[in-house]
Amino acid sequence: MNLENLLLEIVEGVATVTVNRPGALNALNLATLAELEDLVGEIGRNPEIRVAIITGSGTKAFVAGADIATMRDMSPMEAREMALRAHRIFAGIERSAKPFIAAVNGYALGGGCELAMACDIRMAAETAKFGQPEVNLGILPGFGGTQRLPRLIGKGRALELILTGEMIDAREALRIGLVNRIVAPGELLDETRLLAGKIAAKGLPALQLCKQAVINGLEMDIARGCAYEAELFANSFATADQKEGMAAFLEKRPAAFRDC
Ligand code: DAK
Repeated sequence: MNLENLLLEIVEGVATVTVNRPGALNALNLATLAELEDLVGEIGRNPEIRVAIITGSGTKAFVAGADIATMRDMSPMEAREMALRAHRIFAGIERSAKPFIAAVNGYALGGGCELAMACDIRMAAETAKFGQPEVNLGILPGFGGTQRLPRLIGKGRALELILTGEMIDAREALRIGLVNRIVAPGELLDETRLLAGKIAAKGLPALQLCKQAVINGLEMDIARGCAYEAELFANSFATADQKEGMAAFLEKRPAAFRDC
């Protein structure tokens, strides 16, 4: 795969994807979105990868939004194209069998905040800043922000952020549930890889079923969600990993999952 705007490193089952346009604070232009779309697909297919981390290059920005220079002269049709591509990518992250963790190392604004929200878990450096400043540009969040933000932090808080366009710091993001954890900037990648490693040690079928139950269940009412969970629970008993996991517990030894 030819990557010019993203860096990819795979170590012990953990893929680290770095958005690498530091001159534009890692803003997402069309080429970067196209590479991200391909890479999300590849992460899903590659058996060497169990967990993915998304971060930004440098210390200043995770992703400072969609690239404003790219967007300025877009027609409504081109804007729709771009939105649909971004929705495909972000839905691909959510529906991927592999867990995705955002390591937010600086500004996560607009499309950057939306990219972090599409990930399953968000880790933030103490210096990270979050916001949906689109209203300042005369537009609205277009990469799923109006949908994912209220689901994550509630309607009132989401509307406050979206309607004011103001940024919040990592501490506030933690307080309102936008991020899972805050760490010192120099420790962000190590801490995120530690977390990724814990997850990567589990069996892939169980990881996929857990993720599917939560992501898809959130779109259902509680009764349908529980019925859906029961189906997935039943499916987990068709895996060799379930036999191995339970045998290992009873034999007081670590499980050796085979991802099947
Ligand atoms: N796009 C393009 N370039 C950007 C950028 C961005 N989003 N953010 C920063 N840069 C560039 C700056 O232009 C500058 O470039 P040079 O002048 O050096 O060539 C360089 O990065 C450094 O930025 P600053 O000089 O501004 O750095 P400061 O420390 O002074 O300020 C900042 C940092 C993050 C506060 C500031 O750069 C800033 O406010 N950036 C814009 C943040 C923003 O508004 N982001 C949201 C973008 S809106 C759509 C779907 C979705 C979206 C749009 C359309 N469709 C479906 C079509 C989503 C929109 C967004 O994400």
